[in-house]
Amino acid sequence: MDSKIYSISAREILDSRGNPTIETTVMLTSGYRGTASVPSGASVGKYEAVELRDKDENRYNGMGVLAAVANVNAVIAPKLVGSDALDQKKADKIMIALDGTANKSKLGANSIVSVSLAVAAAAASHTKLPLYRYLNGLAGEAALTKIERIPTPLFNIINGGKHGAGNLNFQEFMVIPASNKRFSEALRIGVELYHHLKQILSYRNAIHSVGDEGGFAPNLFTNLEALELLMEAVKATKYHFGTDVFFGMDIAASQFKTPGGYRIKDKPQLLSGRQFIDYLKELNSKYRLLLLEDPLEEDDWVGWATLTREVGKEILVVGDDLLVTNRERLMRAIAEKACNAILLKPNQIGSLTEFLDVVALARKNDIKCVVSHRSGETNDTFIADLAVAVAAEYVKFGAPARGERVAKYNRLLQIEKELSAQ
Ligand code: 2PG
Ligand code: MG
Repeated sequence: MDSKIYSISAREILDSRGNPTIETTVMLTSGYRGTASVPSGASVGKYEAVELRDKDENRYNGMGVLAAVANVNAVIAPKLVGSDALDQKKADKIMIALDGTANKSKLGANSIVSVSLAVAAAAASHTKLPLYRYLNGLAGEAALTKIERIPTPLFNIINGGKHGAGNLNFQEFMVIPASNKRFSEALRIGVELYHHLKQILSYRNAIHSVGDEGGFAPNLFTNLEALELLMEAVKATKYHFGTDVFFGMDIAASQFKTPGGYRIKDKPQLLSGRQFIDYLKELNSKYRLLLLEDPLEEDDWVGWATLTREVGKEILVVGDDLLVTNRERLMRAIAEKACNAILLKPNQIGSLTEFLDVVALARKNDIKCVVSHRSGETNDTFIADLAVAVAAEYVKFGAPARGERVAKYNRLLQIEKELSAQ
């Protein structure tokens, strides 16, 4: 069996914020190999699997990942070498058992997921299939059987919260091309809006340097103002709001919720959950939001269910910090009707098998799927293939600018070409 794993080696590399992360290469007896690296979040959900950092203040301000690298090279590799790379479930099961904790805190989700993805990448090369096809085969019931379309991109063109310059509370202001557009057309719409927005920000003297995900991080007074600017940008193009393009936001509410309530620049007083929901509904009545991610903090199950009951028919209510790509949390959300869509990030749960398992559960329950990057990224494009493989309705890869973001969009362009040639 030449699809056996011959060697596994990990190393420390840098992500787009200049922080260390893990990159792992899996080589097979056949000579085929796969490499994968791990992104990293800034607004991390409380219930995510653990990202192991060295916490040695003498190196990279404590952000080094040498312990996680050593876990791959000295703990995981000896146990996986010799096993079949085509058996993804078995490889992941071995690593999960080796770790033995519920949140991968022993070996680190970053160590495990780097190996998990690299095993799949190596297996895909071995089978000579494009990665998205190989992953589609692995996904089984997680995927709609046939790959028919490229997911609709969510372009985060204004970066606030933990990704911005600190003056917007909401984390992401997104423009969303209509789902009936071809991906290449959707990408062009995103790019044209991005460039018009830059001009508008220049006129206004609102500094237009960019945030962590390539979107602008302007000096604005309120979160509402960011939506107004998006609308100005749409008006400057030939596209029509409400038919060609829509808006969405990742509120990332857990990041600014205080024990007393939600404090945002738009309102002088602290808002209760109910008042905050009402404000989001007011924004929706002005801007017909297509998507609201993490509109409330990650433990407010009752608030989420209320919001979903009130707006879930018209808005995609997406759980990111709420669900952290975790099966148990998704089951609870389904039972309590807390949301109608899920953000999916492999490093939140820590293995490909568990990721696909969560997608399958979402599919069975008509929960819409958004496959997402992290704010700290590498140029790895695995996530683009994965999104196509599971037939996600949407992908969230940031602004259509900056190398680590456009790498993913460019990969989707390649896949679109390949699919249309068939
Ligand atoms: C989010 C993500 C990605 P981070 O909140 O959705 O945009 O941010 O990677 O910082 O958690
Ligand atoms: Mg989010």
